[in-house]
Amino acid sequence: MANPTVFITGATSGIGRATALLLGNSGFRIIAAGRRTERLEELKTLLPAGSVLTLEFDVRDKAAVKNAIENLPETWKNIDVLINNAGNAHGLSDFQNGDLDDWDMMIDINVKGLLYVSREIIPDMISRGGGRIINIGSIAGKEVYPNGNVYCASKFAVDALSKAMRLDLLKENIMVSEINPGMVETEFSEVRFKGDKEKAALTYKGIEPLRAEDIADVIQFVLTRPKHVNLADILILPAAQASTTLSIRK
Ligand code: NDP
Ligand code: 8X3
Repeated sequence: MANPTVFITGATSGIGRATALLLGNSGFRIIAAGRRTERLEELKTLLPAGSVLTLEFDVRDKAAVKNAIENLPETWKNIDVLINNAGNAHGLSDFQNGDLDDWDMMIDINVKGLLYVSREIIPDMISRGGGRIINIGSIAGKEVYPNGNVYCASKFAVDALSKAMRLDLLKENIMVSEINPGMVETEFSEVRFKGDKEKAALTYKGIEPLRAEDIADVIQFVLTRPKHVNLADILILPAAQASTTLSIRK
């Protein structure tokens, strides 16, 4: 593939932004999606002219997803790689006190949003002979941690959907990879704690977390292997993290 076109959701911050910058500055053509227009505009100034197209939509909005993708300019319609990255945790509460709006948000964004975007892009990929999908899962999609309940469930869903896509899309020549980070210092905890920056910072206090650029590096590595190689399921942790948690009742 010469100058493949990569569609990245959640490109306004953290892992998605770092990936857009790395790939966009390495010869990939980037379709960068998110809700925050000013961030998308800023991204354009940081990438080579003509190498980026920005799209503003909420992944929860089925009609907006469809409209944005259906109306891509002719020169941007051929998507070679989809990176399903948009997502967040909302709240960190024990199950019995969980906030229903937080639960809706995590399921609507992390699971249904990924489905809407994928369902819109995949048929066209198939009609052009194949492509690649990278889903950003999480260690939270492999292990559940206390108070992580619905966020973990949403990421377990991403794990299941990645496996399901790999099976169903094999015959369509679409290679599916899942990248599962541990703790990465991004806006993730600020969103989880509803803008409380001090509380967010405590999440990473005393350890050196991963940086968004570390995950972008792995994504670039996955995309630049020889054609016969699929790095199907990768767990990437900070050196200081072994699992999500240890919890014992005494
Ligand atoms: P950030 O909060 O920094 O970035 C989240 C991105 O998702 C933003 O670009 C945001 O854009 C976008 N997004 C959120 N909600 C929506 C929505 N409704 N519609 C469209 N876009 C949306 O977090 P990260 O970079 O850390 O998170 C990226 C992915 O990595 C997520 O799927 C997360 O679950 C996963 N992950 C993160 C880890 C971490 O420790 N940080 C660890 C493991 C996985 P905007 O607000 O502009 O719409
Ligand atoms: C984010 C990782 O363990 O902080 O998906 O929830 S964790």
